[in-house]
Amino acid sequence: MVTFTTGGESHGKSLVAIMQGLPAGLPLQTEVIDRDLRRRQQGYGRGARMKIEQDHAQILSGVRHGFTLGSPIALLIENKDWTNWSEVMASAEAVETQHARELKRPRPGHADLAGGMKFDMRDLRNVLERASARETAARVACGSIAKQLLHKFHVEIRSHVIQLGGVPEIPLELEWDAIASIPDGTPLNCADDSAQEQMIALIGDAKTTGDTLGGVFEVVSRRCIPGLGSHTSWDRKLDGRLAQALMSIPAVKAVSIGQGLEVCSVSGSQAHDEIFYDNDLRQFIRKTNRAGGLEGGITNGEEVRLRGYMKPISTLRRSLSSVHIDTKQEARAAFERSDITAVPAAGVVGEAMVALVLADAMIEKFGGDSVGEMQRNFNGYLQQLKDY
Ligand code: EPS
Repeated sequence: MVTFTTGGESHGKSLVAIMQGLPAGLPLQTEVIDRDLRRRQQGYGRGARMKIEQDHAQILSGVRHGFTLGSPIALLIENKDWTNWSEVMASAEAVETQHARELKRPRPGHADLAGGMKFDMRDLRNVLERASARETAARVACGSIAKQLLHKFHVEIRSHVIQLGGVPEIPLELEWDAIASIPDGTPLNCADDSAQEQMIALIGDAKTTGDTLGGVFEVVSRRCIPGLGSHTSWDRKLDGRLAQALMSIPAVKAVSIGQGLEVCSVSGSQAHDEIFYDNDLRQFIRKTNRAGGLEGGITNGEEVRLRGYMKPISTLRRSLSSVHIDTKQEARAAFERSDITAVPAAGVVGEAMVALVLADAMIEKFGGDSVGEMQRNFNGYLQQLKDY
């Protein structure tokens, strides 16, 4: 199994992650990890914090001379903003209350209040700091390593923004080539220039009014071999595993697969992807992909297409009504520096989460202590598919 765990608070000293279960002998390029980290930091509508951070993953263990050792990979990403928060976030010494930047007025939509009640904490900063989406930088670093394993088996993953603030009315539907050719640094990682311009204008309006915006991103994985995941038990179904991974991204409130939302309101004859056989390729093919590459919780060889639906960020300059947790008096929710929207960034995090689940499913199917062993198992299965 590929597993990973992260640690770190938004304004703490650093983020860390430990990733386990990768085979030995995988070449790893740290520049590729840093490129994904940079992509996650981009996007029109991000706040001032992204001007402070320049995320870089230091690999502390599990890699030697550019190759994985099969042992746990430990990573560290520094928070450059820490120097401005070292007293507020000190782990050892207690600080004077007036220096702790206590938070008492929970933001509707944020983890503040639910987390404070659950952990019996009266300074909601203790919740905010870990609930912050800053943590997703560590996920992206792990996901980038997972992508490098998948790349060995020809799998490619890209995300793009298909709707923001309700624009366009129907989320964009685009072929792989259009998605893959979006240049790095495109303001909202959107392939449609005119939709993107409208989205940018909406973000400008939200900035003026002190509001925030949500949207929809799509993550597309191509060249996934048929047969990842399993129909045999609820927790092995790959659709469920992918949905859980995407739902865990901060502010994501819904996930759909392929035309998952649309097919519920049409008849069966319009919902399913009819099966054909290509004699030259010796493989089954589809002319449509409404199933988003998954049937029965198993990949079917078509592109795996998933959408994440992100609510507007819950830190609003134009604060919403809330209650002071000590006085129980009505109060405006706390505001601190934040983003207006982060849908493009959530898409990059989505790529990472999908890569981690797919890498896990690949290891589950092809196992192996080394990449070479995994490759032999993979090649044997390719032959099995040809002979099927
Ligand atoms: C976040 C608030 C902002 C974002 C942050 C997530 O941070 P700050 O409070 O320091 O301005 O920039 O996102 C990141 C730091 C990041 O790396 O994505 C929040 O409250 O969730």
